[in-house]
This record gives sequence, structure tokens and C-alpha cells, in this order.
Amino acid sequence: MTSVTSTLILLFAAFTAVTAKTIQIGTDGLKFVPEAVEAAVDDVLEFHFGPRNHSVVMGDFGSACVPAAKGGFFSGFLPAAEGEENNKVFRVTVNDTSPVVFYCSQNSHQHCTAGMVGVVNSNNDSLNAYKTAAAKIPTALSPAEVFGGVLGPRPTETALAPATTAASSNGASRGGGAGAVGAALTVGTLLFGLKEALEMI
Ligand SMILES: [Cu+2]
Repeated sequence: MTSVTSTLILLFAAFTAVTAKTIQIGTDGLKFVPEAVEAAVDDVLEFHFGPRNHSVVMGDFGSACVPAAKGGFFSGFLPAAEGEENNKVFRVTVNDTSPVVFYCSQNSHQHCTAGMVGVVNSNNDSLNAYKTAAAKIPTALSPAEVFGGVLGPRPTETALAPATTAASSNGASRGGGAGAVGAALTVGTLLFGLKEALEMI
């Protein structure tokens, strides 16, 4: 009985702990929206790619428009037509709460130079200092290959991932409602299974 109760609690924890932080790229000009995100360990940064052709690269605060010397992530370039969004998203799981800075490495129209940067668990001063430094860097660098995250189908075209549920709960994900319903059904099904298990004890 106790173990079943524990399982129930763990089940709820599993569905509530992971939060997707949706970050739109390029849907509102040359910026990340939002530019500053707070994220906890195990949260997922979910980057959505709007028009026209952007990337996201983790950098270092002291070196604008250059990939992080250690670790990090790179989405590759994901193009989208005007008024649309690429059908893939890039998901990065947050491993610790240290401040992180990221930028778009598109050099056509110098996106990093133009201030297309964002931060996680940092502050506006650091963000603005990075932008000021970036304004003087004419060419952004891209890592050689995609790493540090996972490219997957955009949640509007799939469902059921816990990350989708969280994204839709803050209203940031277009069409995420279906995913939330799907996940709720999954929870319901699992709980129903547990209820049956309890009745068998
Ligand atoms: Cu860009």
C-alpha cells in the first residue's frame, strides 16, 4: 500500500517537475522572445524557429558571438518561411542553474551583432553587457555540428510529451492545448491503472 502511494506521488512529481521554457526565435524580428529565462535543473529550453533562418548557440559571457569554450549547445540553422515556423524545435535540458548566454550565429544581416542574444538564469545587466560587446563583433561563429540538445518535431504536430504540457500551460506554445489534453489523458489512464492495482490489493 505504501509503495503504491509512493508510486502515485512520484508519478505526479514526474508530470509536474519538468517545465518547458519556450523561446521563440525570429518571430518578432531579430530577437529571442523572451530574451531572459529563469530555469531550474531538468527544465527544458525549447527553441522555436521563425522566419527566416536562425540558429541558437551557447556562448560565454566574456566572449561575444563565439561558442562556449566548454560544453554548450548548437541547434544548427532551421529556416522558416515568412509567417511560419520550422517544423522542428531544439530542446536543451538544463543541467545546472549557472547563468547561460546564447546567441544566433546567422551572419547574413549579422544577427548576433544586432543583439540577437538571450540569457538563462542571469540578469539584464549581463544581457546588455553581452549585447554591447556583440555590437562590435562583425562575424558570429557556429560550431561544426549540432550538439548539446535534441532536434525534434514541433509540439503542434506531435503530442503527449510532458514538455509539451508545460509549454502550453504558460500559453507560450501555439496549439499546445491538444498536447496538454493528451498528456492529461495519459495521466488519467495511468491513475486509472493504479486505482485498479489498489483494488486488487
Ligand atoms: Cu538569427
